[in-house]
Amino acid sequence: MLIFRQLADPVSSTYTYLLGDFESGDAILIDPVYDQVLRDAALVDELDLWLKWTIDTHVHADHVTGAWLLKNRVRSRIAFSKASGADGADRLLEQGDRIAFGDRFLEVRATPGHTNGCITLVLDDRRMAFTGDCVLIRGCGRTDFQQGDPRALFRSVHEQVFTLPEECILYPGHDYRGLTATSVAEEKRYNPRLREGIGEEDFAGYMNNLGLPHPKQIEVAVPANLHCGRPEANREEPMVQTWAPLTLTFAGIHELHPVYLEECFSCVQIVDVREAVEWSGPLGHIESAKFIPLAELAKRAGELDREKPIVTVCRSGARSAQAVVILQRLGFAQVANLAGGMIRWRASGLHAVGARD
Ligand SMILES: N[C@@H](CCC(=O)N[C@@H](CS)C(=O)NCC(=O)O)C(=O)O
Ligand SMILES: [Fe+2]
Repeated sequence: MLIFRQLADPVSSTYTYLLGDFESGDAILIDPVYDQVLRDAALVDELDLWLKWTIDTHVHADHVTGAWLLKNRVRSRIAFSKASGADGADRLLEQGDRIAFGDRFLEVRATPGHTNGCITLVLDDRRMAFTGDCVLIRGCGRTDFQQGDPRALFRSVHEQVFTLPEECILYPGHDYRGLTATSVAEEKRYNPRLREGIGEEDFAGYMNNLGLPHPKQIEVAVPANLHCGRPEANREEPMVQTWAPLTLTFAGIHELHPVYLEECFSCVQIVDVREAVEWSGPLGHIESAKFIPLAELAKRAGELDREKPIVTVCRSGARSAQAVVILQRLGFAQVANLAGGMIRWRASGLHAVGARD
């Protein structure tokens, strides 16, 4: 069974695609975004997948790729097209190459034009293709920088994309209106630049007069992407809290496992957000915890030390996740939820004051 997710980066309107093989757990991310790496890694983890490869469809001009950061964090390997000129990849891709994940694979098609190193990735059964910025929904990638060439793009579309089955679903690298997918048949009929009947000359004329401003991030993105997204020495990792071995859920909450909390008792403030009856109930409470019911948290936040990391606790980990959200809204930067709450704390055999078994 194929696992498939389309993920959006709202800042750059970029789509990232997760493809996984359910049986083996092998997965691929196409076009990960640097600032979304923790989100994407959380999803891979929650779906019980193992990230084997990241593949960039091209050297992006509008965002930094997450390829290098993912390699660092989860040991995925980096694939980039040979023609892109990027250095630091584990595999350089060329026309006809296959990248396997479990029993499935993606076929590489060279589709230069937006940049000279653009590729389109076609799923083994040809039901899906990931066109990067070659074919966009009722549009296509611009051709006015990074060795862009409208005539090359025209040929790429007609020879490599429009030759796929009519029903093949095309997933673009961006959409600026929030549209998600299209098909070969639709684009052949309705793409205002590329539909049947439009010739290479017409297309070049159209593309040479787009008059778009350069992407805002181009000066940062292109040099970083030519090194597969390896940051300058002083560039910070996104949303990383380093005070404990935290994990981030796909829901966006930082969590701490009970065993790690026990190890860093002295350096954190523990806030128990349950009701009074629960605080003195059979699950007991953690010895050094401060008791502030969730409904009072916002108005009593002044009782907490802003310099010291906070771990929130409740019965199951649900209300304390909301406590994390509330504290972050109030400007607390170092906050995490105790995963599984007092139930998991007790199930892990850890001490609780007043607990009755
Ligand atoms: N406003 C965006 C522009 C992004 C842009 O130029 N995107 C390129 C792809 S990297 C493109 O081909 N856009 C086609 C279009 O806008 O029609 C930004 O600053 O990032
Ligand atoms: Fe692009």
